[in-house]
Amino acid sequence: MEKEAKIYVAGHRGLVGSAIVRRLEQEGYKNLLLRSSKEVDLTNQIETQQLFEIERPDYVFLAAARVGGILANNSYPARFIYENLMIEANTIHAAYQFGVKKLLFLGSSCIYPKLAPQPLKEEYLLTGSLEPTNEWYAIAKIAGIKLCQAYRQQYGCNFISVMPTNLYGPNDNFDLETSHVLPALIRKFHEAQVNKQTNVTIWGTGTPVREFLYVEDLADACVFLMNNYNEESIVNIGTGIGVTIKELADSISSVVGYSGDLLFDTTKPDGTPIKINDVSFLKSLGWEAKTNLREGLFLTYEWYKKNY
Ligand code: GFB
Repeated sequence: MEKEAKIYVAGHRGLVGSAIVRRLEQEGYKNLLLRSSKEVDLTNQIETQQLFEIERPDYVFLAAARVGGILANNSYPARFIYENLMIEANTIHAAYQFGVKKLLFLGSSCIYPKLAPQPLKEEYLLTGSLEPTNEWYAIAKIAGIKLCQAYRQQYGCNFISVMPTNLYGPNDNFDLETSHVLPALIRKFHEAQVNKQTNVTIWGTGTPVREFLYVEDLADACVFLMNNYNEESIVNIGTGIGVTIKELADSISSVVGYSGDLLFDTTKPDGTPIKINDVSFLKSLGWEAKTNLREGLFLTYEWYKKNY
């Protein structure tokens, strides 16, 4: 990307979008186009087209999405599939209509089959049934991948798709009902510590395995791929390292300095038993994650204490 290029970061206030903005500014990109969902509703085709017609961005990071943890996905299926489909279709079509040079679409590792072999390779996409708790979001994200590939095939658009693993870091969503596990546990252990609670409740059995990538590393990978990758295939982004939810809880408890007990609420779903990205393709392109989980937890907890 040229330093003076106009770069639209869709979803710039979210966990991913705000990290991409920070990374772009660090690398000297000054001409950033930033619009909140109140200013431009990307589920509305007319508003989306007007934004692209007036602003004519050169590059687009499509980080705007309706996102949430396992309970939110399972509770609001219509919202998750509709809003994500509309955001993708409107933004990707407008990017084609108004001559965007390159668009990077953010997917998710939940697009892979529930019981696919681990670690998850890009070619496992659509080889088996999805995890029921987030199939709505997954179908929408798979549609986004196919939109990028179809516009490349028919119109020659340079639209690429990346599949991050579970993300965490500054500016995450810490709402206990709608958030992902890592921010939820940071808040739960912090509040248990402050309120001198004797135990903390973890959803599910604690046995599922997840991989966690610090969002500053994700942003670095997205800028790297926008500058170096121009192919049709999707690209996994992650650390390639999995931990059980119980191990994660123990790590967060120790970072927070909490010494109470863990309770497991098995009325809540476990979701996919194991979800670890195979990151060998991205490594072959020349990128690897730098922040280990312990370091990322410490940085995120410091941010949480300063901002909540
Ligand atoms: O992070 P999470 O909500 O989403 O849940 P997924 C991961 C695991 O943590 C599940 C357990 O087994 C949860 O039961 N867990 C334990 C908790 N305690 C908690 C808690 O307090 N809050 C939450 N949220 N979980 C998401 C998809 O799946 O992965 C999204 O639903 C997205 O669509 C995201 O793709 C990357 O990792 O299971």
